Amino acid sequence: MGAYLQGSLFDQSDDAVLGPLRGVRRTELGDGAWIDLLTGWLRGADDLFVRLAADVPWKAERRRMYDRTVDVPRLLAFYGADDTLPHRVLTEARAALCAYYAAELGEAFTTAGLCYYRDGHDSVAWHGDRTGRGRSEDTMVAILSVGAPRDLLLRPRGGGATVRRPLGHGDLIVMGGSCQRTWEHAVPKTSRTTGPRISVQFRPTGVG
Ligand SMILES: O=C(O)CCC(=O)C(=O)O
Repeated sequence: MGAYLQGSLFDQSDDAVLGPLRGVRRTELGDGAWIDLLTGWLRGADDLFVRLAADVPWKAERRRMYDRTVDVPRLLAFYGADDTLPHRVLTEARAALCAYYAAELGEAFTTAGLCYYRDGHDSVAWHGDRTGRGRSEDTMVAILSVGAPRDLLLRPRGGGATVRRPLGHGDLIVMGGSCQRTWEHAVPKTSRTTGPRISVQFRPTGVG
């Protein structure tokens, strides 16, 4: 992985430590969708970033778009329910999320999808996580963000104002309720000089 993260760029702490989830703040978006946000959930996230950048078997994918095949503008990796996650703090994060949201979600977060945004040219276009049960059922997708800050945008599927949530090093956002069905989200490209970012998305089995 060529992108180099200066160790002191984001966070001075040595060990990756998750804070309590009770500081999570919920915003109702409408149509039964909501987001929970906790800035700085993970302290000492530099080591996590460096380890993930180096150790994860990142894949560059290509996708069919109308009449041509294009590069997916980010690198990807996926860990299924039975796979060992690539860093112990991700295992701890998933367990903490499972415990905190158990009653409301009614099932566990199991899988982890990882995206590596190498710079501001990398992005994800407007979409909902609607492959699988996200298409028809309320669910949750929890995202831990490390590295350079990027904006996550959300907008109602039927049209309406865009909500912008900047995600920084160690921040958590959880999209819940009908969010994957009734809203869309995106991480747009940016012309600002932007370092690399890794997003870790925890989902229940069957939500993609
Ligand atoms: O980078 C992010 O935080 C969002 C990723 C995402 O929406 C996706 O991979 O489906």
